[in-house]
Amino acid sequence: MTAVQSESAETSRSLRFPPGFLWGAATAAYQIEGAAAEDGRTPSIWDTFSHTPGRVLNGDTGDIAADHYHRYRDDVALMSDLNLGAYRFSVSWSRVQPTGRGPAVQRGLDFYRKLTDELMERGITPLVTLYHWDLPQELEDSGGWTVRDTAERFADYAEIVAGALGDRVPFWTTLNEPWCSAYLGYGSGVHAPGRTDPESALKAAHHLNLAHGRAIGALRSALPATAQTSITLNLHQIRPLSESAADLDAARRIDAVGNRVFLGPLFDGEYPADLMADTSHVVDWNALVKDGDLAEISRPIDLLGVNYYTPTLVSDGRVRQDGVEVPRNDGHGGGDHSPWPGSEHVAFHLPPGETTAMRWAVDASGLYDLLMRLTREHPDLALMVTENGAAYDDYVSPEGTVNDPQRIAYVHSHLSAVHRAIGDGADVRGYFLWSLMDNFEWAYGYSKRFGTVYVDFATQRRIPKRSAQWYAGVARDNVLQDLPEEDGKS
Ligand code: IFM
Repeated sequence: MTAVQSESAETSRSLRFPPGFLWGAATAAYQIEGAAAEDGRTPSIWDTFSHTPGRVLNGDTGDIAADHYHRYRDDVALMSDLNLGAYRFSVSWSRVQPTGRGPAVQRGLDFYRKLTDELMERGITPLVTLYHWDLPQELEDSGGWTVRDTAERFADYAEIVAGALGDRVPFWTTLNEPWCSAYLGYGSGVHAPGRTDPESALKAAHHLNLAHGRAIGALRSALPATAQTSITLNLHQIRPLSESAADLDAARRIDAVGNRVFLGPLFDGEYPADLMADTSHVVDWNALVKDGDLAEISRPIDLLGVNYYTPTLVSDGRVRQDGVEVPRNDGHGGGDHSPWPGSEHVAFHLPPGETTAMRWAVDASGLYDLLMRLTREHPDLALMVTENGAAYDDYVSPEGTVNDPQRIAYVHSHLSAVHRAIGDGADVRGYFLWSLMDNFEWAYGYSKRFGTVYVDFATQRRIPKRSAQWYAGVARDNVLQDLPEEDGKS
């Protein structure tokens, strides 16, 4: 019996996590830093995109965001008050290497050195993500992720950051959610750079995979042997709407283009045959994947980061008119273009039941199922939940507090799922709440609040929500207690 099982058997009301389990919160550079034009930083694709009218709700941009660039000391103090053992943040590429090429800007690197100093002084373990979607605009102007050269540039950038922070950061993640970079950025166009071409989306997916592999090579030669390397994927826990052959095939296709397009080359050193068959009319895989690419992409990593919010319910969506098949395009993220290259006919459904402010279904069983799938397929793979959380319509009460019982219930149910997966054999090393604080939620601007700390964007005042106090208790005790009656239902 594992330590986890024996503890949970002792008392059904408290779930103890394994010793050393990392309790953290996550953010990303463009979503919180602001200081968009300071200290040599140049525009990323998100600066360009957010300044393009009509791209982001209310015309919001990350110019100021949560002003973390100037307030990082107070923000780290807040993390310490919340008993966080770890903090996951991303580095802004165009802050440290403005054009995406050539020498680094010392002031940019200094910011991250000062941030990590502050974290270490307070005993908070830093986890660095090298790329959370903010490609330097100049690289996009040269083709962005649709060209191989961007993968080379990324490896150089990884080496620069490893040289500056390698003495102090034990956990390194190459990419955050390459699915979003490739398919929302180049397929549906709802994210920067806003392109809408399925072939470009698949090229981007391959070049992101390649960038990851090359960066792992660069990190391995620059970092101490103890450093742990990883990639973070937003894997989709896919469920077919029915057991019909057509719906099962829709689920298989979405698993191929959404999950196995990354897992295959990373862990098996090959792209899945069914993915290549499904998309052979979209991209020429033989021309795209060069000799040696797969060996680079499948370099060993120490951990897989898993981001999970909601399950994905799909069915075959082929619509027939007068006997002719009409492609139906109702993917994810709105817009007229599908983010699922080669599977545009698959229909996506909102699962029944409760939803968050994003209209994402609340279903923690999806996280359990995902962790167990990964454990079944890769029994020795260490996992980290690098993002999980929910947006709700939070507001400040007349007393100046923010009460968010739904977020507490959401996180509680997902932590219970993580605990159950650990008990059933998943090697989950930590959990990072998305997000530490309210921030720029991409195409939704500031309209969606994911933070456990409320940010009043007019004054930049931080107010820990009730969930922050609750999460601080879980992190302090390494134990998840049952929720009181009033919080038990979300
Ligand atoms: O805010 C994003 C984050 O940048 C990446 N993962 C999902 C979060 C919520 O949409």
